[in-house]
Amino acid sequence: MNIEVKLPEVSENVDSGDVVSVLVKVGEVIKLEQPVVELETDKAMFEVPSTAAGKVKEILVKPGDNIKVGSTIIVVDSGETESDISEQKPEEVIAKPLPEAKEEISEPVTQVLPESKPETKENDKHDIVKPAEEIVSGSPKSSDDRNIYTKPIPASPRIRRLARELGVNLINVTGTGPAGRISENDVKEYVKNLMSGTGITISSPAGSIPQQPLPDFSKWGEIETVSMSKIRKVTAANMSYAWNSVPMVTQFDKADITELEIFRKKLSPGIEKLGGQLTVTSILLKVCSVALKKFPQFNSSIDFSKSEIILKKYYNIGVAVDTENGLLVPVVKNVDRKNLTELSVELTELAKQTRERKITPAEMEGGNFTISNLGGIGGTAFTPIVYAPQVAILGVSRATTEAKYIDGEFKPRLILPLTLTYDHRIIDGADAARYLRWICESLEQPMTMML
Ligand code: CAO
Repeated sequence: MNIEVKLPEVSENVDSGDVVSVLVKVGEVIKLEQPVVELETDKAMFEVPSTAAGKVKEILVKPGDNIKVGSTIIVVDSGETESDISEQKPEEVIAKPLPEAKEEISEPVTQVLPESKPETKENDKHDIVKPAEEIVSGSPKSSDDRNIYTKPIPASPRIRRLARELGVNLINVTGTGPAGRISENDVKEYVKNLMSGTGITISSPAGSIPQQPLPDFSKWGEIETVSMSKIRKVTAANMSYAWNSVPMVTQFDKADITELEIFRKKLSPGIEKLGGQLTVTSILLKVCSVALKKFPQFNSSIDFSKSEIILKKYYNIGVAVDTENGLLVPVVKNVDRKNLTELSVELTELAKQTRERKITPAEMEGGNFTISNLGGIGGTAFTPIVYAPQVAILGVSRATTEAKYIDGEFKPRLILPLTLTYDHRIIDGADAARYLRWICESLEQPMTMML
């Protein structure tokens, strides 16, 4: 008997996704709930489990296809194994967490493009019943929004359309309705505040300046056009938003990590045995968590709509991870409560999970500050962009041996270049210089942290 395995409803607000890879082959005998394709929606990627067991007879999708809920992915011949297998309703299968995924993955895991569902009264009803499942793309507004990529927000399609037309990122709007639901008035109020308060110009949904028409590049040579992945689109939108809305300045400094490197090499083997890597990044996690406590304005966000500064009393630090699919920023939670060994093991695991795209949205949420270490690749310095609504980001470049004049002679020292980009609305240059200097001194003399 032939059973069509279809894309089940993955969320009330997701009606399609892009096939990243097909995980089964024609002729392969598969089990019930075995992943058949990897599907990518706005940010997250997840595996779609089979609703039937048996031999794969036909595969109807290929990587790159955009498939809609209800469309057939594969046809399975349940054949002789029919007695051993059962067919489940798609919604029963999707309701269970995938084998390696946490709960969030089995739930609607992604941002939803505003146009993902037609505007109907029914949709408005869902918005009230399950506001947390309404997600739009854009940058978050406060510490609790945490992730620069996703933010569940309660807003009806009509309000989203209004926001789009006005170029407002709904994530920045405070909802005054039940469960924080955003009304038309909330959006208008937000726009009014923006126009009068900060002088920010609203120009496009991503907060970026509308693109000018492009020339026909093929006039000058061969070209190839490829679609932007959803991660790329979201990253672009959020970077544009931060670039256009945050007045940023970058402070440069250098830390002498000669002694630290001796310590790192000495302790590395022990940590490796526990599955972690003691690296500059894991050490910086620890140092930055202490620095954030000492300089609370670096652990804050601004809420212009209320003229407030939100000082966070928890210390979650995002770490930029370079993956095949683009930049992702998992967050190490409660860094201040973990020791260096725990942080090294956690970071190693988190980076691995991120690269394998097994990271859940929850693991990318909640960052108050970010570390971006490009030193493993190279470079002498760079100016990272603040991940709004965070207010600062640390850029780490490659440590190199430099001659340093100490006690009347030049000595070879390992020098780590550091850059700190900060939101100048809330952080003054002198504070930034002090903060970065404090980080450098803590790397040079870790005892400083105990003072
Ligand atoms: N200077 C010199 N060497 C460095 C270094 C630095 N700043 N940072 C890392 N290294 C070395 C490590 O010590 C390690 O060497 P050993 O194998 O000899 O110990 C090697 O480079 C590889 O380190 P790593 O990159 O695997 O580990 P990490 O913990 O330092 O970094 C991570 C983890 C996830 C931050 C990193 O792998 C990564 O993805 N970096 C890219 C971040 C990025 O894309 N940023 C740009 C975002 S836009 O702002």
